[in-house]
Amino acid sequence: MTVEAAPLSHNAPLSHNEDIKSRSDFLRGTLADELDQQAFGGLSDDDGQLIKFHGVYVQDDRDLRPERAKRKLDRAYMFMARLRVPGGVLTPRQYLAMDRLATERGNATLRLTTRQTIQFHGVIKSNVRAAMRAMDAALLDTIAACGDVNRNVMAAANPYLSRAHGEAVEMARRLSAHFLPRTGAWREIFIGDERVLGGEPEAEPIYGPTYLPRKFKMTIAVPPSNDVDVFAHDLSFIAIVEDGKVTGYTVVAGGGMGASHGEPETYPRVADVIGYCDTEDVIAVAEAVVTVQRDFGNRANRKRARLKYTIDDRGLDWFKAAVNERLDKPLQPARAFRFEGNGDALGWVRDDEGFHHLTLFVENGRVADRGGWRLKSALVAIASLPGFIDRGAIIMTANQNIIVARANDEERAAIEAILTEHEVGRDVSALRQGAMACVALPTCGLALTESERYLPDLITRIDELLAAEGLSGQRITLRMTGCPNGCARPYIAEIGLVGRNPGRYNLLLGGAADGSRLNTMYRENADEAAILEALAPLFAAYAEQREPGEGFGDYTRRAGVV
Ligand code: SRM
Ligand code: SF4
Repeated sequence: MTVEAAPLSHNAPLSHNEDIKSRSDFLRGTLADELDQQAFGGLSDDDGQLIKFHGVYVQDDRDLRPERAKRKLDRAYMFMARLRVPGGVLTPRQYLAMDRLATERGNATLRLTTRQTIQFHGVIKSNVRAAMRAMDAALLDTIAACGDVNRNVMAAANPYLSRAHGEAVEMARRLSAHFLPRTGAWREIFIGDERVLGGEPEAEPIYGPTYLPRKFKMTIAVPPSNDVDVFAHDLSFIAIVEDGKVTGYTVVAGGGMGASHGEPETYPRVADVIGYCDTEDVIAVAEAVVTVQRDFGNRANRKRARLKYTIDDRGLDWFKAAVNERLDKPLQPARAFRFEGNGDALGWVRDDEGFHHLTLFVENGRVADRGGWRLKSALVAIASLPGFIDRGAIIMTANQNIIVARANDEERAAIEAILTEHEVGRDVSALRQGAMACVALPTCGLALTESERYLPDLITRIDELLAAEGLSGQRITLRMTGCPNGCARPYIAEIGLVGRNPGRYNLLLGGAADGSRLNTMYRENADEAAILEALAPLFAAYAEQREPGEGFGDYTRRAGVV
């Protein structure tokens, strides 16, 4: 097949963001000056778009909006900073530095995200540079954590579990480094480095001066766990393991969750399998996919600018041919893989070297101290344990949980005592363990309703329904978002709740327990009573009619519920 070079229907004018990027002098804009100006707590609109490329968002406290509007005050502006941590692995010392940063410069919480990193909320403008310097001192940064570039690269959690897991995280680091923007803007704006003038003109060899049409996300999975949700991302690599070693990867592309209510031309999509590549070809394959999207993605309409739409607009065969045309070694036929689930296995495991690893449940990823429950302090005490501080690791998972990795026997006992002392690690229902909620209110500017602050209560009520049917131990993936953008990947959950209006959600059912299938609308714009009323009879029928081992999502499909 010859790959047609002409753009499709998007000869329309370029979107404003394209103009911002091309005028930005490789992502500098006027950010350095604007950050110096303390009279206004936010940023101009254009710099507000640019700062995302540096992993930072301008937000405001939406709880305070009505009162401040009444008093004719500006919004209560503050910034959110998102760390770049390929594979989610931090040393204990890095974790401790990030904990301090959250306390000293943020809102005293760390928010573990659905993409294996940490967000700091509530950073006021005068603290933004200090926060970045604290990260830099810990050999961390926020470069490309947001913006129209390749974002944080995810990998199967815990590189210490097996050789294959280690290789997956190593590959995530290589991909992250390869696709990092080359501009020196981040260091100049936030750290104060001088711009190097003279010599070769600055360039972005992979991206070009206007970067990508839209965000781009990569993940690497090690079956049988699909913890990174390969089908929800632009490009994913599924490890094919032989004799304990990764020989290569089955490649999937074109996943994405974002949609807008009432705009059918936007939709969630699960990724397609496009082939297989050997380990040494992963970077070349990724570069071919990224540059096809760079050259053919829609730069006129940002709502249609993700890779999933490029593929649907031109066809999967066209896409595969376009990728292969850029490769010395074309993609080989895909190799088989089998996933068993997309959640985390909570609790302790022991590796072949005799070290212990604890996957700890963190409700909706919020690390905080609240009343007797003091997870934030507990993690500080754990990361500071002598011995562990130099050998261990603190790892974020794609399910908003945290792994305390590489503890010896004594440290394991100490960790358990710390958790008990801080009232962490109490019994958590199976439903709660497999649930995720996006941040939503009060910080997310796009939220239509609550998510993180509401889901815990709703789960208590849904758990009562499950208990009534003897289903308390049943694992069901439940994911909630405060709007249709899909940040907690709700469209591949067995039960998805997508915010529609204040206190109301679309209820979607029928996703697969391994995250490989989209769910389907079951109730629109439902309030809590309507959600519970819809679920109760389904749980009763499921308890009675399910086949051995059948998940709730599979049951709702088989029974024709959706
Ligand atoms: Fe997201 C925008 C939070 C994972 C799809 N997302 C946002 C913003 C930045 C709102 C904004 O643009 O102003 C949210 C900030 C809220 C806050 O106050 O912190 C936000 N997204 C999050 C996080 C923190 C959710 C969480 O609770 O963990 C996740 C951070 C991930 C990270 O570390 O990088 C997060 N966002 C996702 C995912 C899940 C994933 O990638 O696995 C998705 C769906 C997958 C995808 O990309 O298709 C996702 N976020 C979006 C979208 C819709 C994109 C689209 O293609 O339409 C937006 C809106 C946008 O980009 O215009 C968005
Ligand atoms: Fe905000 Fe919507 Fe993402 Fe939730 S899904 S964090 S409400 S953009």
